Amino acid sequence: LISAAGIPAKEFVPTQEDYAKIYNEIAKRLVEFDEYDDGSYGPVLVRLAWHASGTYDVETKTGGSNGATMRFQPESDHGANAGLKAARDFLEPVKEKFPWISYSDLWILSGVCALQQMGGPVIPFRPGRSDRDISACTPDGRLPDATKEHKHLRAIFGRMGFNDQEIVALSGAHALGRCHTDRSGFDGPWTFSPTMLTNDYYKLLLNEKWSWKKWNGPAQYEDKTKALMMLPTDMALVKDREFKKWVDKYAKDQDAFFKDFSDVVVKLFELGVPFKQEERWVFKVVE
Ligand code: ZEM
Repeated sequence: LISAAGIPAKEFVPTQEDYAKIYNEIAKRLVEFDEYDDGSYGPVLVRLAWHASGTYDVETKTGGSNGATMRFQPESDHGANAGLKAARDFLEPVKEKFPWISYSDLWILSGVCALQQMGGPVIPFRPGRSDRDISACTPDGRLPDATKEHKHLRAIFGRMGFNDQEIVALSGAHALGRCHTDRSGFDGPWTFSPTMLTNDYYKLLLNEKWSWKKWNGPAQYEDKTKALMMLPTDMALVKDREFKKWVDKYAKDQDAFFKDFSDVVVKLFELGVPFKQEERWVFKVVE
């Protein structure tokens, strides 16, 4: 960079402290905008970070969180991404305040912040994602389809590089948030505390009696109270014997879930990113 006077301008190299300021800003906004949905933008921020990352393909090394290509059509219009504009818009004022961060790092940092602020485990973060142009958009169909079952889950998550244990650990994120009829077409939350990360998702999968919901919407399950829901892909985790082993483990042991969830989310959020930095940073939860 050359300044107007012809003197080389000092390049701004952000430190951990600079990223912590952004973490804190997102945490502040999560509290401020508590009228959204079940009282928090947290779940939809987690979904944005997951959908940015989950397009990764280990074979071709395309997709993943490096690029933030969901800013562009057609990726923003892919059916799986319906509703994620709410999350991107929530983050826009943060990007305006801290223009030096890439959208790709911002989306992932917001996922980290949301998970920690919603009572989840520590999720170490490192920066290094850069925004790419429309040519880096991934084709439709890389994210999982909730109407399918175990074979589809293994194919989709296998393409990202995940095994059975990791698939089940990642799915625990469905303790958070809800389905919206105007987004996916499905309806309702998975747990009674959709803005707190717990291992309730696994407990409910095992302990409730789930039956098909009678309605005109897409096929989904409901519990006896009709307050909660499961997708066909969620039920696949207890129908498939290999998956169920891990559901049993995480239902019994919240600490084991938190440990494995943190590890697998770090892996998810880093798929396909050409990091220069080895060190991961831990940001303090804002009380
Ligand atoms: Zn989800 N997810 N997901 N997911 N997801 C929804 C909502 C949320 C699947 C899926 O089809 C859906 C993972 C895995 C899988 C979250 C996080 C993560 C919804 C509802 C659907 C249909 C969308 C709507 O209507 O708004 C399928 C098939 C998955 C395969 C296993 C993984 C992995 C996640 C993170 C690690 C979250 C937080 C939500 C709630 C979003 C919100 O707005 O409340």
